[in-house]
Amino acid sequence: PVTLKERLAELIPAELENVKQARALHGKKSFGPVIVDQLYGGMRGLPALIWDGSVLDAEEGIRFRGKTIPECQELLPKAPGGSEPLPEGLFWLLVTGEIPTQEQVAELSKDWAARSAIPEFVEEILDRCPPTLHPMSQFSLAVTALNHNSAFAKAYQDGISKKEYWGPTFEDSMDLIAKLPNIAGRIYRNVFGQGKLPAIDASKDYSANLATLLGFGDNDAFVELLRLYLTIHSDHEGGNVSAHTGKLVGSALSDPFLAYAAALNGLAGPLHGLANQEVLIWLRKMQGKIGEDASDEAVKEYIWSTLKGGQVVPGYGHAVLRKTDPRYTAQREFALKHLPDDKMFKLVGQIYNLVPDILLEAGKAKNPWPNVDAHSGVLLTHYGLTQMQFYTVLFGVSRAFGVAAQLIWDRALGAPLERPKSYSTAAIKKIFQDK
Ligand code: FAM
Repeated sequence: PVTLKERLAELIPAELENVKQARALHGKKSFGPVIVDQLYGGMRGLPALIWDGSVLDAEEGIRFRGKTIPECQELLPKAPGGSEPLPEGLFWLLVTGEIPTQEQVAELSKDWAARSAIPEFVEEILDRCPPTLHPMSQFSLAVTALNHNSAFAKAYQDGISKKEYWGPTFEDSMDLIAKLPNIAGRIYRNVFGQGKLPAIDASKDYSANLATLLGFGDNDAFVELLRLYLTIHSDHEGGNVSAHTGKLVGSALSDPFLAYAAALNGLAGPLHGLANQEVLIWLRKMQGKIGEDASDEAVKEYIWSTLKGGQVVPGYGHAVLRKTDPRYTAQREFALKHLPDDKMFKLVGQIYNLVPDILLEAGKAKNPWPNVDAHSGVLLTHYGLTQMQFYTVLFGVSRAFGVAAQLIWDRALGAPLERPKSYSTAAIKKIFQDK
């Protein structure tokens, strides 16, 4: 079958032409005014980036190349006997906009297994990390160190033509994704002491191998959860902190390893990917304070105490979404199918019934509904992956799919260095004093 790189090479010329025409037609048109608050307010809603892989609608949620999560679950190839989409197929979709065949997905699984080994010096760096160094810091350390064998960095030093940038970027992106299970698995076993890392099995798919490296390979339901997890956390439009950071750093022609390590440091923020850890810490603290089968009244009081303490309710709200995150809904459906009687799942449901009204009453959050992080930790906990400091590493394995796809296309389309304009408040006052 046609390989992903071959298919991509076929698609690039047409997309270059497509962008050229769109810019010829619309390049000089304006979206409308940028207002001063957007410079102080984190650029909310500011039209600033191009990315075809996924688009986020405030009411509907994410679409990967136009497909909703349920449509991806229906259309993307699955493992034999499985019912969740294989993330290999999602990556193919993000890169090409097309649904791959079962064979093309199997080829990707094999290619990633073949590229999965990490350099010995990177293993040693990880083994030297104290278990008190957060797994996300270890993760970005190791990914930065992969720059050592970057095909793009080498090609650039050898004087590659700009038109060819996408080739070594593709190779680095494939190596990056392929090496994340061994990095994540090593961190997990070093920090949480689960013995020697098993070998990657070339006959298994990416999620099955990752599950094995974490010590859960013989649990089919957990492997299915990882397939869903890696698919839904992969991309969320171009402007979220991790995707935007990867894009920005890549625009300086830093290779995919350097760009993704930067993205991981953004994902490690509690308002972004670390929220999945914060949700479990918050739920555990709540249970510690008001018991496991607390009444709605007691839970409401605890939620209010979080807000009154000047803290955010983790797992709720979103910078763009104004409805329940379909990534939350997909996880809820998985839980209803596989773990309907799980106590923590019931608590997540009770929280879902109570938090939005409280956030609305508190009157600040523009989106009172749950996001992807409100649900992910309780699924992992159910299967025994209880170490919540590790949860964002799994988010980071998945988000590499979206960031890598974007880096490949940015280089293929010749995306320039990103350089927005900053202003001083003195300048703002001067510019607008008479307006
Ligand atoms: N709990 C308490 N207050 C919240 C809140 C929440 N869940 N969500 C928003 N607010 C507050 C927010 O802090 C801000 O207060 P101040 O004016 O005092 O600063 C106010 O409501 C307006 O904020 P917003 O415009 O509604 O949200 P933002 O676009 O500024 O921020 C989030 C979006 C996601 C950072 C915010 O909703 C939040 O902090 N949520 C909790 C952390 C979380 O779950 N993050 C994960 C997001 C997820 F999508 C991901 O990236 N993995």
